[in-house]
Amino acid sequence: MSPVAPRPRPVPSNELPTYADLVPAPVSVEPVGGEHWTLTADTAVHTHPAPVAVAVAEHLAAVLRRATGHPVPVVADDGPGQIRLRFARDGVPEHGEGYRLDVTADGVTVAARTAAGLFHGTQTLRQLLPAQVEGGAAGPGPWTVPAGRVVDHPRFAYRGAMLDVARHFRPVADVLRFIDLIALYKINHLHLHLTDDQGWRIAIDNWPLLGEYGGAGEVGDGPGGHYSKADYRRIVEYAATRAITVVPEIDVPGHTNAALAAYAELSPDRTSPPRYTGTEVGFSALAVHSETTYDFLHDVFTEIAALTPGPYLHIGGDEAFKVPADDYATFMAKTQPLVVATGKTVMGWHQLAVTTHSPGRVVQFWGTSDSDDTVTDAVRRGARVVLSPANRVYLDMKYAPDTPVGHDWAGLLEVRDAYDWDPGSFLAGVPESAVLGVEAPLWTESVTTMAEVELMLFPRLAAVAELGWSPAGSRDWTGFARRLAAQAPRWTAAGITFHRSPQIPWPAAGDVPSAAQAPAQPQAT
Ligand code: NGO
Repeated sequence: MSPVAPRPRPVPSNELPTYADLVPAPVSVEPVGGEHWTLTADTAVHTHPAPVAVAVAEHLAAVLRRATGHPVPVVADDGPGQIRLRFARDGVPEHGEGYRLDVTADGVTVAARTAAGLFHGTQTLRQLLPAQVEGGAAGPGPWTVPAGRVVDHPRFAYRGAMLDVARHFRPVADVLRFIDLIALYKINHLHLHLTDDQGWRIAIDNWPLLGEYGGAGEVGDGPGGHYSKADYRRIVEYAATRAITVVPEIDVPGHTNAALAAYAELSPDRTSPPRYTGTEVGFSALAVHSETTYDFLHDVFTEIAALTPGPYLHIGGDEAFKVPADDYATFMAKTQPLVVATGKTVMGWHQLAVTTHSPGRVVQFWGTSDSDDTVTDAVRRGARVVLSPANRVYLDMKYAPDTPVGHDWAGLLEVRDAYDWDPGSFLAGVPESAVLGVEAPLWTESVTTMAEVELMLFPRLAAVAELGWSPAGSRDWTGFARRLAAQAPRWTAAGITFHRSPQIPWPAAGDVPSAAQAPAQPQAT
């Protein structure tokens, strides 16, 4: 018989947040007893005048205005003030995403070398304000922050979340909310799975039917949809102000029914299949021996690259069951240079590992084993790895048999499964130095609403975010479970749907802030 874990004890939530509650756990924390600072009607955010710093200040001020009802002006003067965002090197981690946060009785200073560092510091500050700071309407406060110091930087450069907008399309407003939610936990990459059998979700000028026809459907009988270029730019810009890089995925040569439905010439038999609204995988393929296919890929990659400031272009490459191994190798040998020619770095699911190397490419592992010879070999040839083991971080897996949506092909994934593993030593033969980071993908075959998206994300996303950010030596399930519990009042204030995992000592329902405040909506910044 396996030992029965003692039921966790609920933590009270009606106290001030503490430095011991932060998620992800920072590298170093020094609480300084006694000397709290309290935000008042006079508080302003003083920031370095560089536009990237002002953008971080505006974002923080918007959160504070919404929650406090105070004016919280942004002053671009680089001078002293109650809240101060400054660029500095002294006492600040060398890592570009690092920051130092000092809270004294006089106010709060966030110091960093880059805007991303400033942004992450402000996210830490949010977690040190009362949970109601996440609410959608002004509350009474008091808006007190405990005194202390955090010096912090991430363990891995890549901390990602993926949203599959192909199986079920999500309007721009939902993607912006998704960005706001992942930014809370210092996730810095948003991977958008933009194309699949069920839908093509991005406008391509040279191939207009991709979006117009290939995007007009989804799993089930919903209408689908696609992003205009302006929509996509809006997502990219919104993400950038939250220190998040968008990674667009155009999945080829399989998972392409929507493209084939739009353009017969892309299909091996030059015939368009009907649009597809089911959930099978592996049945579609581009015509790998046709030059038209590579003209098409050239156009698509060129247009996507022009819209995407981030370094990566993800080309999928998974489950191309209709493409023989030789053809797959030929296809990838021709396709990867098309990406490189746009100035982007190739990223792909780990089926890509067996193909020709391209400079700096990133292989995303989604298997369920702890070793994979093809990935080890790709690393030997210079690839870096993003870890998304399906039995650890696939957010479409159910938590328990009664989870209302999701799959279980990689197992049931409770919070502890998502947390209790080490990305630095997970894959045999892949040293930590070859691990670019971690990513939690949310596939949406069965996920149809934003509430369901949030249910699958929370709380497991916070677990993955901590694995990506916090030092390896700080991983401690019991401590994490307690800190996660302390996040729940924030999620409630923000109107986030989350899974009340029996593994977590959640605060009693009465301790959670009630909705005197409306849930927060995406900010119009
Ligand atoms: C697999 C498959 C996807 C599915 C997903 C469902 C990858 C990389 N390809 O992951 O098409 O949606 O599983 O869990």
